[in-house]
Amino acid sequence: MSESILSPPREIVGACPHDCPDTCSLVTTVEDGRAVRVRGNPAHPPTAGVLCTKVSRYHERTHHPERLLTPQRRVGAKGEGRFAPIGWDEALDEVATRLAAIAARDPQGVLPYSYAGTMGLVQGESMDRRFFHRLGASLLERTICATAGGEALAYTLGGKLGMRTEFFAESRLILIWGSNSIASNLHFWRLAQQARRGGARLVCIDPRRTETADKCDEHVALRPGTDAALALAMMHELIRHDWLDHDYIARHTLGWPALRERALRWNPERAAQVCGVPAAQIIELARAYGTTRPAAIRLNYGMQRCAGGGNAVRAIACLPALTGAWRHRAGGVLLSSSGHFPVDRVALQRPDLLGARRPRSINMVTIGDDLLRPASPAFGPRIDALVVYNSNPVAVAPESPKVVRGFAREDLFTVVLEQFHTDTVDYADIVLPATTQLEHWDIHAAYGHTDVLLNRPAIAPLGQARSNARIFRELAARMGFAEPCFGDEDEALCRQAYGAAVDWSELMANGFARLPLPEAPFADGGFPTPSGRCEFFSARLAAQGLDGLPDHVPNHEPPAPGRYPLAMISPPARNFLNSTFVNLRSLRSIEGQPLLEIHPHDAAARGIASGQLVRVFNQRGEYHCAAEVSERARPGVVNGLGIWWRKLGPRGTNVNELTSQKLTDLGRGPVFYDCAVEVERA
Ligand SMILES: Nc1nc2c(c(=O)[nH]1)N[C@H]1C(S)=C(S)[C@@H](COP(=O)(O)OP(=O)(O)OC[C@H]3O[C@@H](n4cnc5c(=O)[nH]c(N)nc54)[C@H](O)[C@@H]3O)O[C@H]1N2
Ligand SMILES: Nc1nc2c(c(=O)[nH]1)N[C@H]1C(S)=C(S)[C@@H](COP(=O)(O)OP(=O)(O)OC[C@H]3O[C@@H](n4cnc5c(=O)[nH]c(N)nc54)[C@H](O)[C@@H]3O)O[C@H]1N2
Ligand code: SF4
Ligand SMILES: [Mo]
Repeated sequence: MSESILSPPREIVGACPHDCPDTCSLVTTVEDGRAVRVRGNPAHPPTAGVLCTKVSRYHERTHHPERLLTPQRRVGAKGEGRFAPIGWDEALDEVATRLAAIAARDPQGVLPYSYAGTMGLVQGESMDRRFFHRLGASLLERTICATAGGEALAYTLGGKLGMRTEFFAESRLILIWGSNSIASNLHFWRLAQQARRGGARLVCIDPRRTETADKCDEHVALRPGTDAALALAMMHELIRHDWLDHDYIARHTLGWPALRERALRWNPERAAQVCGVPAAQIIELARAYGTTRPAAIRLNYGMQRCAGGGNAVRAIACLPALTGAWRHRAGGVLLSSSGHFPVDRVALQRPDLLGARRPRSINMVTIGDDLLRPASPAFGPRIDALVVYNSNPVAVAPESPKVVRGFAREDLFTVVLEQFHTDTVDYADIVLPATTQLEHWDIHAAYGHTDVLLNRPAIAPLGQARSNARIFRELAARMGFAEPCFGDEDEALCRQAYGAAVDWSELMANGFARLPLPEAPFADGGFPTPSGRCEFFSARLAAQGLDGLPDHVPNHEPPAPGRYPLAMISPPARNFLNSTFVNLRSLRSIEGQPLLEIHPHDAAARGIASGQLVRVFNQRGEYHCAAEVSERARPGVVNGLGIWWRKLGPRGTNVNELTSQKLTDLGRGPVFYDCAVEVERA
């Protein structure tokens, strides 16, 4: 930054960078070049002046004594975590030389690995993509979170589109479905409370009795991976009682006769068997949904992390078209609003730099297997180099025994751009220190509201840290990439993200800008699907040889008595964000230690008491943590709250030691919550 860092206290407006639906507007107070306070922007309606506990500590994270502030080269064995500082020139020269040598054989031997450590469009998906496109590196399928649900919405509604968040406050019935709002979507919970003050009923549909379930009027504690069965049985009841909007169905939907026939096969008794909840509860839920106007569904991603996750989201996304809930601005469904944003990804990412080349794609979910795969005609070249940024795969990717073996390969060249010494950094050959959100420019979309946010740097980069975009710019220069787009500075990239679609001066003045959108997106149909209708039946799915209608798809790993009899889910802990913040002692002390919640009956059958160390295991590995005997777990399901750093857990593992690399029905996504285990006292 050009101005002096010794200026009087001032406040800078930015954006929370984390992978969270709320994308809050942040106000940072800076004194003598140091961020001393971060608070929620009271002028931004979705933020309403409030941040979650973890991000109200963001200045602590930025100025943390363990920040990575110089480039480093590995001196110990892979995984040991011993490094020596080196200069930027030396680090960048070495990375460029090694990547160029691999690219000379086949650039597909290089793989970028990144996710949403920052959701910023500049530090997350601009200069990095240009660099790898120009190189011709393998493409990464960024599937680790949301693609099952995302594709399901695209096939059903036409995109990641849905209700405007603010109007949930006017709903009379809200189904909070596969979402722990209080932990992972806090600002939505505020709207739900507002709705309740207006007389709304809140129903939580979640195998775990979360803090959100505690505070709702009703909790439907179904088995993991059975949501489609529940939704189909709800349709069954809507049909039986004729709680249908026949006019909306006739004018704005496709495939009703076929869906009707399918739903009629799912009477509540059948669904009750599958879901493990009383038939009476399903009947009552359907009655409430069929007879309350306006009724809204807040889906979240937790319910799509199992074999049939895509079908489940499809089934649920059909419900509002059956009852005509979309007619009202406070009715419908919202999983993600990200499809509303007119981001110019072509300008940011420049896929044209690939020229005629069509590199292979590697699915980030199967990185464990893929790092261990030899070259073959089907796979292409072995992965020789990995450039990791905005992600901590050694902790977050499924089936860590294989991920760790892959990262430990002596012949793999690994570069990690990071802010902290994570589990992944332990396996790096070269570590490059990255700036945090308080130190760089960025611009944001959101998936839980519809405002664009600008993030201006509050302080100068600490130590020798550099922004991701700058690091890729400098690598491009060393590789001799001469296209003018490799000269674009971070602020210029911010402007390119939306081009003329968003008013830059408004962003500079306020830090945010609202998108002009209708209040009720599908009140008169107009779904952006091929038919222009809500597609109960998808010809596009049928053409791929898949079921054109949503159905219940059983889990890959139904718990099996005698072998692995418990289903394990591993949703986020409230005070961490995925594996981010686990190293902040103040937040870690609130979470205590890695825990497995287990129902009193399941615990008693195994002689397990609260606080005891347990061994959780399956065919893939074993994980040790403390048991918490609690009715937050339903019988037959254990909850291993995530995502701890391996090195901070007992015996250096975390819950992903047990999860599998199998994929979802749609979107090739992960199945973190479709995992059978057994538990015993350690
Ligand atoms: N505090 C905090 N906030 C976060 C995150 C975090 O780590 N910590 N992570 C962020 C990220 S990356 C994401 S993707 C979102 C995730 O947040 P959500 O989309 O809300 O998803 P999860 O928290 O994974 O799961 C939500 C709930 O789904 C339940 N669930 C698990 N399996 C099933 C099922 O089969 N059916 C149903 N109906 N429910 C099920 C879980 O018990 C959990 O309570 O949150 C974001 N916000
Ligand atoms: N068992 C289990 N596993 C899961 C999940 C689960 O529910 N259960 N959830 C899954 C989900 S939904 C997701 S989204 C993934 C998330 O997995 P990841 O995307 O890996 O997310 P984080 O663990 O938060 O790691 C992000 C890293 O990016 C770094 N970072 C942040 N900003 C920047 C930056 O500007 N530059 C650079 N270079 N680095 C930066 C942070 O320091 C952090 O270490 O995990 C998945 N894994
Ligand atoms: S993590 Fe979510 S709730 Fe917390 S400050 Fe960021 S956007 Fe807001
Ligand atoms: Mo996620």
